Amino acid sequence: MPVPPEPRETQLPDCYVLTDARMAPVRLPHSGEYACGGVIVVDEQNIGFAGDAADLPAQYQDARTQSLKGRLVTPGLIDCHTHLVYGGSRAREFEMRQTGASYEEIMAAGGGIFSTVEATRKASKDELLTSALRRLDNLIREGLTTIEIKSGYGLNTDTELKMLRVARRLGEERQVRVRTTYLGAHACPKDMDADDYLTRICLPTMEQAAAEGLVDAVDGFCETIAFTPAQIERVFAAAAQLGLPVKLHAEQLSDQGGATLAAKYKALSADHLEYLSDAGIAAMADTGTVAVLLPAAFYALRETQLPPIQKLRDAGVPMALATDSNPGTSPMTSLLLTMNMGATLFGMTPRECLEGVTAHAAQAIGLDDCGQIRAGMRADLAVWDFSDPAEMSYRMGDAPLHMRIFGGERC
Ligand code: DI6
Ligand code: FE
Repeated sequence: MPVPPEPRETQLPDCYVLTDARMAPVRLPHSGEYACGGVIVVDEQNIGFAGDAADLPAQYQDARTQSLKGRLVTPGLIDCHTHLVYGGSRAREFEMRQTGASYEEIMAAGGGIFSTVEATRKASKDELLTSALRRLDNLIREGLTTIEIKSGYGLNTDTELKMLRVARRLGEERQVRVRTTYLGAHACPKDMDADDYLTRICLPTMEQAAAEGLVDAVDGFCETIAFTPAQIERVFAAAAQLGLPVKLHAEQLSDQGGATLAAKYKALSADHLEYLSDAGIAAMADTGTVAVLLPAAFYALRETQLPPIQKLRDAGVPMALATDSNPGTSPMTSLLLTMNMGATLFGMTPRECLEGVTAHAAQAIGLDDCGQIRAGMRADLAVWDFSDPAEMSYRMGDAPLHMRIFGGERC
């Protein structure tokens, strides 16, 4: 049932109690437990208590309260797979695809990822920042509090580092947490041998980026149009040497055994997974690797091969959902619409969709202090003019965010 909007209060004290909250049940990773209740204590940056009003700890009895009047409260949303920083646009190529050219054909002709590489190399840091901020603001308007951002449109040292610096800067420009992922193994520059590219550019750049503290994880694109499993293994081995966790674009267009390889390196996540095999599912279940599903890329490519949702469910593989925001296959900046697509296109339940952009998304980027509403977590919250969590996946183009709380601060 919709809850009518009302004027917002801007200042809240350091410690306050949100009462009459309809807390979304979000399953905690690795357990069957559901966190829900009616009262949330925000104690500086963290959640001090979440549960029934009757159980409110004595120390918070006198804290200031604010009634949410039965509104739904969810963890702040987490977009765990994006390519948010890039130059240019691929609207022209979209037009070409509408008249028959395939994504792979456009890339083979030097377009696709390569046209974005060219535009990103040319763009200044400020230009990249401005265009990424516009996309980020769209996500923030829908309750986003954490975002993962990949490099991968530089394919040379300067531009890869430039992208990562811009990504970090986004976290200073807005009240949002940014996790950066080095994706030097996104595509092989034209006229270069892939192994040579890895040896001379991709791996040394990774080391430099890590030394500068610009990288939280390492990713690759394992595909016929990108890198072979053997080449990805070189990237993963180098990441392991640097103590960086890995993730992988796997089984997006064909089955390369990428998910199994990712699991071998205890990857945080394997992403896309339309062509995932039974062996890949078993390997992911074994290591607790999160399946990050990207329905907007599926939609934009008019893919017909569905990721094996029921098998992932049966195997107990945690499923996350993300926008994959990128200029080629997913010009998407809405996590709510992504949830709708997860439900409508992939058959996920509204609860799975919500877990997919909260608890499981946090797990997919290696964070254990957000994505859930319970004591000790960061107070990253989204309050909605809804009371039923299913509304989030059900509606299209309707994002009635009442307020966003980031590290305890209302913003
Ligand atoms: N898979 C994707 O969907 C994006 N990258 C990747 O490895 C697409 C990147 C692009 O087309 O620019
Ligand atoms: Fe991607």
